Amino acid sequence: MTERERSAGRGPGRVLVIVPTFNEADNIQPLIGRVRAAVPSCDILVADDNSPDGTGKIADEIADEDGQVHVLHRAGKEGLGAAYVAGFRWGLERGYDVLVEMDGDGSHRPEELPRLLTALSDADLALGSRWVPGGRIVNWPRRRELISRGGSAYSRLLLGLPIRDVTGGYRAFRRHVLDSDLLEDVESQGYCFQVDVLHRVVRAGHRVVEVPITFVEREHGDSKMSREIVAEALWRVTAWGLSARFGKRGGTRHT
Ligand SMILES: Nc1nc2c(ncn2[C@@H]2O[C@H](COP(=O)(O)OP(=O)(O)O)[C@@H](O)[C@H]2O)c(=O)[nH]1
Ligand SMILES: [Mg+2]
Repeated sequence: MTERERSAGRGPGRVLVIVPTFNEADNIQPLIGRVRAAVPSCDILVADDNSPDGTGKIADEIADEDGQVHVLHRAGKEGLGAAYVAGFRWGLERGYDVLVEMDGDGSHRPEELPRLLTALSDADLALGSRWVPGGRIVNWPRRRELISRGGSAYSRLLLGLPIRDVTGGYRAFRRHVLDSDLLEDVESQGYCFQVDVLHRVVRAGHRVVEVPITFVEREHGDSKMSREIVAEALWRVTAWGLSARFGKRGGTRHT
């Protein structure tokens, strides 16, 4: 019997929502409030990279008042991937059953979290998806939409992933997916991290379901997306695709 079959029909268990932040001072408080209202039983971990705008301090103040909110202070900006790996480890050590990835700018609507958690009753990973029927984007510049759609299509083709939204970062994982060597040698820093993790999850044979979401562009603060982040994703995905095709690594692992 698989882990998924064992837990089918049961509730999701203890849920930890991990929110990586870098300069989200105007966003973090309302976001935490919305998460707590949407799924009152879940805990929240803010993984802050020492944001100069004081996001970490605001999160600390909320955590002082609310025992279900925690803050992981990191020394400096090391990218989304490193913040998530640290956040996952924190949650696994404390025995959470489900670990959720959610952006700190409100783009991933906490009100949709119950649907993601429900989808886990028949999946190991529930992936919030913009590019399946019912998925939507609101206020996203055309340029960003093209990069995202293009990046998803390229990764899907090159890596053979049966997923429409490969770069999406609104995800709920059952702990057994991450509680293995899956995270061991993840080096991807930027949003390529999302493609990297998904690729590993699919290769490990876990069941992934896409749940349509409405992605709403941030109203406050700035995007951290950069040319370097797109470039990293492009070269890593190309390298993985080629090495899988020509068998250099036997197609089973990548760095
Ligand atoms: N801890 C941490 N969080 C980050 C870093 N880069 C981005 N984030 C967070 O990751 C989430 C998504 O980033 P965002 O800039 O909104 O990306 P976009 O939605 O693709 O434009 C936000 O909560 C950011 O604050 C980083 O280097 N470290
Ligand atoms: Mg954003």
